[in-house]
Amino acid sequence: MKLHYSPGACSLGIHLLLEETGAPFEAVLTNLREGAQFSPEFTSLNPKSKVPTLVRDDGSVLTEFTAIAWWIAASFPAAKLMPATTEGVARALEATDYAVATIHMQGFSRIFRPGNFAPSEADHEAVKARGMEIFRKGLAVMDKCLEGRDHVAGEFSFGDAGLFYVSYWGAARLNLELPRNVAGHFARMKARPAVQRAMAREGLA
Ligand SMILES: N[C@@H](CCC(=O)N[C@@H](CS)C(=O)NCC(=O)O)C(=O)O
Repeated sequence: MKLHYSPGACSLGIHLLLEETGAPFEAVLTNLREGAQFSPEFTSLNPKSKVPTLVRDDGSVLTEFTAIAWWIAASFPAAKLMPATTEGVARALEATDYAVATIHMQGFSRIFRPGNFAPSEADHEAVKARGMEIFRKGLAVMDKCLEGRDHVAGEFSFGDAGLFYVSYWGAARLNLELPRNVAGHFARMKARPAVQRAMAREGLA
């Protein structure tokens, strides 16, 4: 397998899941700041110009964080990334979709790419402020979900990867104080050797 990633991007969540499996994979640097996602080489793999992009061993390409996270969990059962019950799987998908589609795409993207939401520069500060509201609310919602549990679906699962990368952005990029349960989850995730290996490869503290 080959994971196309950019350091500190949302692909970090998939990177750590691949590390959890223990399966061989190559991490291919696709530097978003340098526009590598728009190169013909990359768009021939993923015309969406996004990481994470996973090239599987049969050469087929899988995109979209939630689909990739679920596929990894389903394909490497020994890693125990798939919750054991239907309810657990539903909760893992619920948390992943909320982290990616709301906290990331609606919140963080407004803060870092206000121009994607409002063409006029005069509106950018208001767009960023709205993004920060959405991001903070997202963390507060996840904080409540984690009440009385260590991970989003009870036991550690693929559903923890989305919350991990948005927590990383909150702590390292936005300098936010994470809410108590989210901070505990973030610390537990950072203590995992697989997470440490993924972060080290991406050059993250
Ligand atoms: N819906 C996609 C979103 C992925 C995404 O937004 N990735 C960002 C990095 S965090 C990206 O590749 N951005 C490059 C760009 O927009 O030019 C998913 O779930 O994988």
